[in-house]
Amino acid sequence: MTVHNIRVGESKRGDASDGGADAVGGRLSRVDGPAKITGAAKYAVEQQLEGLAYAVLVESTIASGKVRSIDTTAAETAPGVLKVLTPDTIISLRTASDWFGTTPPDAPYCPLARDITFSGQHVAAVVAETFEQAVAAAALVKVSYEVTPAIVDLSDAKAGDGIPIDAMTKEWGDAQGAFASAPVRICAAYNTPREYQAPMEPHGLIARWEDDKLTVWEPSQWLDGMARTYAEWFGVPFENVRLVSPYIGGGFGSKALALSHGAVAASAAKMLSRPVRLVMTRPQTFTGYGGRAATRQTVTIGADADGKIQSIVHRGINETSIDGMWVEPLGSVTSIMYATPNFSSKQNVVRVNSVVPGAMRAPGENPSAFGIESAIDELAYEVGIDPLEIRLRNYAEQDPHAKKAWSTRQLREAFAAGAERFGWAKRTPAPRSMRDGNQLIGWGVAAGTYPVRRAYGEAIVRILADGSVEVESSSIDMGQGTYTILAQTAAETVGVPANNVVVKLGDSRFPRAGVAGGSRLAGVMTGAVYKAATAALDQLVGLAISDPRSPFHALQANTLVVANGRISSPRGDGPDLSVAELLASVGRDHIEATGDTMPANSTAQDRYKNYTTIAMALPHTEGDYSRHSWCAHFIEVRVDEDFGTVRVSRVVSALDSGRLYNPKLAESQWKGGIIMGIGQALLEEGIMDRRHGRIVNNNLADYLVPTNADIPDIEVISVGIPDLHSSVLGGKGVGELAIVGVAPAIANAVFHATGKRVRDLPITLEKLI
Ligand code: MCN
Ligand code: MOS
Repeated sequence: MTVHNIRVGESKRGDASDGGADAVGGRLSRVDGPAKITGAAKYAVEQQLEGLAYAVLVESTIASGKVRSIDTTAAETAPGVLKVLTPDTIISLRTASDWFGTTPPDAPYCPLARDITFSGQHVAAVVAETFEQAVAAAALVKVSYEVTPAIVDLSDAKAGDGIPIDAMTKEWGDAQGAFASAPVRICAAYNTPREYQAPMEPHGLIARWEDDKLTVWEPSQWLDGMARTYAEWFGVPFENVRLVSPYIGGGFGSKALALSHGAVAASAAKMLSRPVRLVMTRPQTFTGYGGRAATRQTVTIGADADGKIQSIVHRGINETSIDGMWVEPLGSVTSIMYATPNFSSKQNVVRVNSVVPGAMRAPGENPSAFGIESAIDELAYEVGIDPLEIRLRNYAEQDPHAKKAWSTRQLREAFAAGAERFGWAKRTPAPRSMRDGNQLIGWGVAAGTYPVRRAYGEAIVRILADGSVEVESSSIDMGQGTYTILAQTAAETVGVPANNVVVKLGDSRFPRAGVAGGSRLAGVMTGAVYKAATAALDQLVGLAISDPRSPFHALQANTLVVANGRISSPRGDGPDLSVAELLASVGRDHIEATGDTMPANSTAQDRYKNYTTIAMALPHTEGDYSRHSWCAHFIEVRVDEDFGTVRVSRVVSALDSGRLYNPKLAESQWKGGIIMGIGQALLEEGIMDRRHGRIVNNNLADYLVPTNADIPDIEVISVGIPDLHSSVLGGKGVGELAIVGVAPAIANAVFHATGKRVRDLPITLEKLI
């Protein structure tokens, strides 16, 4: 039997504007919004479980040394205490593999430390009947230490030059030689401090064991990856671990991995045979997961007198921890943004006594752009060319590093659209040449980019007896809009209104999904849901045609249309039924299809690897193309001449994320990224107490993130076109793109306003003196 069904989705592939709010490309409001606004959305640690016990962590107060002894006597006898866990009393776990799935050493793992490598490391935990009792008893645990000198940060004399990371080296031509002979040369050092993700919802979890089966309610950007880690720690089969995370109060990179506090809580639950809840305090979140690593970069550019780049030499370092490895790829934007015949980028990492730094919105690209996008601005002033013009003059027509064509690169269009809307042509070039009373006005521009990270995805789509559609996936929504865009994808593909689609996410019992990181989830999951929904629609139409009980059977039709929840002949000459009526007529209570984007010959092992590690991610330069999203930010600052305070007064950004699945949500994501970039530029910095190697502003009163009053009107313009090399439906990444380039655009604007080049973030008033 051949079934030629009409795929409602097909006609709209590549079109981001028509089809109403329900279709892909429509401005549907967040479908999870009402649950969040009314409080119906239940976050991980809000589960009410019978017999719940509460764990509280005890953390190291020194940054380097050893735990000499832990006196738990007072804590153990305190009211309500069930257990005090120390390295000596906690059950033994096994070391788990890393996120690449590398086979772990056959060695024990203890989430409570004896050897202290950073301040805030978990050394003990107290479990009690109530949270208050656990807090009180934790304060009674007495830890004595043997202190050794700590390497406080990158500027510590003991830090040294660090370890070369050869995999980061990118070189072509003769960069040093070409620099030496270039008529114009600039060389500068750019620094970014430790920054923190600071999601509203702190890290925490509830762990419950039933025999050798573990359920974990925990905010998670990657249920299947975290389930794998828990399974490996406790030596139980992967299937025995269930992660539940339907709602997440933000992650920004910090919730993708199972962390040591999770191991503590799950161990306690096992030891007590009771469910255990452990929630970090806000200060603990600053060391429970690493923030963005502090970085140092030098960028040298050799150019012709007309601003044409001949050479870029780039050296970078980032901090990592004493016993962990984090590489923040600092050459990522440097190596692709501008055309240059000669290039060299190298990177070292330096070990300091800190928690291992981690992923924070656009890791690598973000600090990388601060270096190169500041440096090219310096070059513009050096040669007396407009900062926008110099970027166009050095426009990379292909990927300069991979030497491949761009899949799509609407950056020229972004510069043009942004400049037009911002009114860039009215800018007077000289620093300090624009003012409004005692406010110096500066206009800055910078570009940004983020690679299109791709992986395979899978989903189930069900058409239920009442004609509604259900989508299931173990992927997640931490606020970026996954529920909504998957409802749109299923609605459009099957042919039902979006409010007849229920999307279920955040449970590892659903079809597996890879990490919601690297701005890949939307592309991966819209592709998987499109495939599953297409398969479900095929089945529906197939049944309508082939089942003798179907009213369409007599019609001998070979094409049917499903639209707006109704099924009919395209010629309009036959029955016109609701999907529910059709299912009833053929005696089915539902239709179900699984769809995935895995290659056809994939083994079960491949699938497990794809969903629980990042080892199967497809390189963004795979095949003939180099795939990235792009943006251009135009920013106005106003600097008070007397006080040196900087305020961002206007932002116009034009962005190329390919086709948008939902412009309303993409715009919201872009604005969120820009706001985070304003925080990075002007406010955010982890401040170290150098005596104790401890972050002192580890709370939201002292670690400043932008408030409404800090944020002006932000205008975002989409200049993307569908990119089918990047994803099934033509979209590129959105979530991480827009933060990239904001800080250099602000620094460039501050230079234009004041004549003062600030190369150390954040741009605080004392740096403008
Ligand atoms: N989108 C779209 N069109 C596209 C691509 C995406 O309309 N072509 C929209 C969709 O609403 C989609 C969202 O943008 O849900 C993000 O898609 P994508 O760029 O693929 O990113 P992910 O879904 O993988 O989300 C992760 C990304 C990352 S890596 C960080 S860090 C980040 C971010 O999303 N953390 C966030 N955005 C965040 N937003 C919120 N509210 N909270 C976080 O913690
Ligand atoms: Mo985003 S930092 O890749 O979770």
